[in-house]
Amino acid sequence: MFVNVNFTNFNKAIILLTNNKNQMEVNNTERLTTIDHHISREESMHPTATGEFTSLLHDLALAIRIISREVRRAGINDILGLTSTSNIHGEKQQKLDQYANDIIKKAMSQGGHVCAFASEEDDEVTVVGKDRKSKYIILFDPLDGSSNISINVTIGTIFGVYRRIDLSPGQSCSISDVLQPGYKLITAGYALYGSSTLLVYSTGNGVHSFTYDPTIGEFLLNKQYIRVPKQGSWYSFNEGNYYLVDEKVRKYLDYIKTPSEDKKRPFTLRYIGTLIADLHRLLHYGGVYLYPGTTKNPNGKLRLIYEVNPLAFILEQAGGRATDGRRRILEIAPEDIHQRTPLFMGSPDDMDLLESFLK
Ligand code: AHM
Ligand code: MG
Repeated sequence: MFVNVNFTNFNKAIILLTNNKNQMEVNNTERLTTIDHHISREESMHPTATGEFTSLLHDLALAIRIISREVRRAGINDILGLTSTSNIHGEKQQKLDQYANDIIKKAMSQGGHVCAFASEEDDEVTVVGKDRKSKYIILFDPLDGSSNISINVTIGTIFGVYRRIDLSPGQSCSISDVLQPGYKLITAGYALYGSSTLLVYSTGNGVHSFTYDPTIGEFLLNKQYIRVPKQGSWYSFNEGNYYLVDEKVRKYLDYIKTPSEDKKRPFTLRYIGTLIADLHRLLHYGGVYLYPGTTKNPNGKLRLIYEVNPLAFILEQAGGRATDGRRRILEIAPEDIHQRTPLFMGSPDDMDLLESFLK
């Protein structure tokens, strides 16, 4: 969606809209829809569309294709392993992390539509354009799931796009353009480098998924208007943190692990340790994902603006919910580009249950 709208009403509208569409099913003709066609169709629904947004997402899809190629060849190309540097979080940077970071910035700088980047791998915001054409701010985690890179377990790229707030002549973008709350995202999504490469995105008109076909070099539509199941019996949580989290969270965990007569419990644990992969699973099978604050890290581990916000946007578009335990994630006003947040997200009915424990 290319306008700011009242999100609550907008979500209701989306639910009505998607209830009338063939959720997730893609017929044979639609199977030939490429990501580029899809994006330009989405943009053309907006009366003042200029094609710039299509061009921007086209560049992003190109970066993802290149990263996907490198991920697939990583073991062969000696690109696995650590560099000699650490990022701002003190985490050792993987060679592929840095590679993906550079590729996204290069690919997205070409069209001149980007004003600034904020990345998990960069300490500061990178400002790249300041004329009126540079309308967009891109936030990204170039390779999420770093600990899984070297061992061939699913990793991915997360991205979110904001519109620049002030386009007055001579004005460049400022930190307030980067620190916008998540409900102002105009698009968000992720790429998943798993058994195949997937690109999942939303412009505020439902969630759509594309599979990369390397033989023709295209992302082809495979699911549209994805809806998260209302309820699932799965949970994702780093159980090693059990004794480090709040008692209310522990009571909830104890509850979902206790067998019930109706066989809805115990929930089954699945934890990949790549946030995107855990979210992708949740999107299709339902359930909950928890990364609460711990005694060691009161705000948890996950970063708000380039990890959590884009995924919360996707999940809400699919009918799910995401909170920090008190507030809707997308309404948090960020104060710092690398700020962390506790995260609780999931299917609507599972979130009702979880929230009843967090009160
Ligand atoms: P990364 O962006 O450096 O890979 O770190 C974030 C990752 C998430 O993908 C994942 O959900 C989380 O860290 C796992 O953390 P933990 O190992 O504490 O469970
Ligand atoms: Mg990450």
